[in-house]
Amino acid sequence: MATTPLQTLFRPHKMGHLTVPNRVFMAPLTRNRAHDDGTPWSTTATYYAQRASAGLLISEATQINPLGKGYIKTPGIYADSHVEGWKAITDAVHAAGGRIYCQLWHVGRIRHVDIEPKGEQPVAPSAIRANAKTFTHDGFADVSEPRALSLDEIDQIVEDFAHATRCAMAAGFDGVEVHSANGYLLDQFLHSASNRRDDEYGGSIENRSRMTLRVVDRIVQEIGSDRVGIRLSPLGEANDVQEDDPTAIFSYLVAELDKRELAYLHFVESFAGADRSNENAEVLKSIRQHWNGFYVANGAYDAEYAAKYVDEGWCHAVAVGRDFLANPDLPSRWLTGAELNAPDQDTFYGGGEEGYTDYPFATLGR
Ligand code: 8OZ
Repeated sequence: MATTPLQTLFRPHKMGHLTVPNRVFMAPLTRNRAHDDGTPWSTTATYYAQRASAGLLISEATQINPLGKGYIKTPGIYADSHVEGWKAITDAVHAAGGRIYCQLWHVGRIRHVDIEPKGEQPVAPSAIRANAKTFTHDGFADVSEPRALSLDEIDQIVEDFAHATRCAMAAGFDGVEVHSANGYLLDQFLHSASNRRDDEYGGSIENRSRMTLRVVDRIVQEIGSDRVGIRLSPLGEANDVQEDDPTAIFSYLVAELDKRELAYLHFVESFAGADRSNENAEVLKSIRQHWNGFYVANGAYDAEYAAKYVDEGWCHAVAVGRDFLANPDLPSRWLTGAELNAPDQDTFYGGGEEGYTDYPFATLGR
């Protein structure tokens, strides 16, 4: 019998040091349920283990150091209590047959001074405040004015990424994903709107790409390239980092990343759904062609689009956010055509088990 496009999603594939059993990945999703010190909540083990049938789970964005935190109740991966907390989670995922990467995050200027460590100004490539908001203990608020990082501080952040990587490995993660997307620190270096530096980190495309590549190289030095993925948002304008010519910088960056032979490249392809009948599709195509390895696409893919684009060779896997959040058994629902639970926006960020671990599995055979 010929394979249907949908069955293509369930063909195993080598990805770095792993073989993933299917191409339906869980996208990184901020859920704001960690303790204030960054230790993940114990129930988070249940949440991820419920979703262990993903080809790969990518953890929610996890800060690499104290100033890397920009929102309330996001988890960290730099202190002993973080490692212990995450160890219980990765153990639960592995016991359920899954695989999980840790998404390493520094928010840069997307931070408010009321977030722990309280009173500390955000750090950024340049002292340019973002037109963006974050969640604080008092609700949604404009981000604070940042200060520009010194060269020594940049070196320290690179080392903090390396330290967080060691912590992630000690916590039992299968690898790490570098968060260089969505207007956070590494993405702030990439864009001239947020990077006005006149040293080797600003100006030319090579200079603006330097921080992301340094972080990647330092992490690879720590754990090897086959446990390292990276997320970019070449078309993204989230958190005030619009770009006039994304093709130029992202083509260079992706070609450089390609030389590193990382486990995967992950793009936030668009925020508007998987319909690519627009000019952005051409931009994305011209950037994506510089990558020869495993490619993970994210952006409102449903079963039909995922099957089509994996089958056609555009991507090796899709990372799914909302539908995975609401459907712990999403891969099998896609395979069987079962109806999907609808995601509840009100419980995305913060709260308890409601909208977290209580989405039902599909009942089969009825
Ligand atoms: C939603 C809310 C807070 C953070 C991202 C880490 O966009 C995030 C994020 C998303 O990458």
